[in-house]
Amino acid sequence: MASNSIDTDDLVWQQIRQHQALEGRKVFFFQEVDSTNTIALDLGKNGEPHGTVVVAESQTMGRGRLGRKWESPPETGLYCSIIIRPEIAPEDLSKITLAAGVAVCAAIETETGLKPQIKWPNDILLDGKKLGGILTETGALQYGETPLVVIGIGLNINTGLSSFPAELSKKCTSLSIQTGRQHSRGIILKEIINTIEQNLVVLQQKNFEKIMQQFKKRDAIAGKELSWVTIQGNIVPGRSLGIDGHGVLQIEDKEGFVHEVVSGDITLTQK
Ligand code: BT5
Repeated sequence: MASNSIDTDDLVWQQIRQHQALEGRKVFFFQEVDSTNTIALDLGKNGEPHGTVVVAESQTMGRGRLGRKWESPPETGLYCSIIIRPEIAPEDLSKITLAAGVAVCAAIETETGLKPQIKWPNDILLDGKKLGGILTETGALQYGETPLVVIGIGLNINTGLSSFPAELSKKCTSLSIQTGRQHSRGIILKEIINTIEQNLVVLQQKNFEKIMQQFKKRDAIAGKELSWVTIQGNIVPGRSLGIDGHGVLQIEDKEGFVHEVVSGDITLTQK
C-alpha cells in the first residue's frame, strides 16, 4: 500500500467513507477540513445526535491543547471527532479525556498488540514518543442541560517520519513505524469508537474507579521526575504520584509539597 495514496486495501475505511456510517452512527467524512473538532462542534450545535462522528483525510488547522498545532499529513493518519452528549456533571467533564485516552490505548492494543501509554492528561505514547493525542472541547455549557462535548482524536497510523516537520519527527512515531507494517485505519477507528462508548457508559455509571485502574496500568509518568509548566508559565520541578480519584494529577515538589494539577503541561526530566 503506497503510504501517500488513498488506502484502496483498507476496505473498512472505504466502507465508512462510502456509506457515511459506522455501525448505526452517522459519519461525516471529508477529504480535507480545517479541524474535525470545529466541524463537530458546529454540527453538535445544529443538533446532530450523540455518537455522530466526523472524519477527515487531512486537516489544514488541526489543533492541540493551548493553541498548539496538530500535524495532519493526508491519508495516513486518523483525524476524527465524536459528538457526545454525556449525562455527566460539569465538574466531571475533564474525566472524559482520561476515559477516551485509555480507550484509544486499549483499542490499539487489541488491534496491534502494542501497549501504548498515556502522559497525563492527553498524550498517547509508544516507546516514549508521541503517537497521538486527545482534544476534548465543549459547546457553551448551560446549567442543568446535557452538555455538548466533542472528543477529538489524532493518531499517526501509517504515517512516515518524513511527513512531519524535522523538529517533530524526533519526538513522534506511528503504528507502522513501530510494527513495520501498514494498519487498517477503518478497523482501528471502529474499535476506538466502540471502546470510547463503553468507557463513557462506565463514566455515566459514576464508576471512575474503573477508568482510573486502566489509566494506572498505562500511566507513562507515575513515579518519574518531571517539570510541571503551569498555564501562567511557572515551572515546578517534582515527581508524579499519579492521579487521584478525580483524575487530578498529584505532583510532589522538592520540598515534599503535593500540588494538585488540573491544567498546564508536563515535561519529563531527561536522565
Ligand atoms: C494533543 O494536543 O495532543 C491533541 C491533539 C488532538 C488532535 C485531534 S485531530 C482530530 C481533532 N481535530 C483537531 O483539530 N484536533 C483533534 P497537545 O497535547 O497540545 O499536543 C500538541 C503537540 O503535539 C504539538 O505542539 C506538537 O509538538 C505535537 N504534535 C503535533 N502534531 C503531531 C502529530 N501528528 N504526531 C505527534 N505529535 C504531534
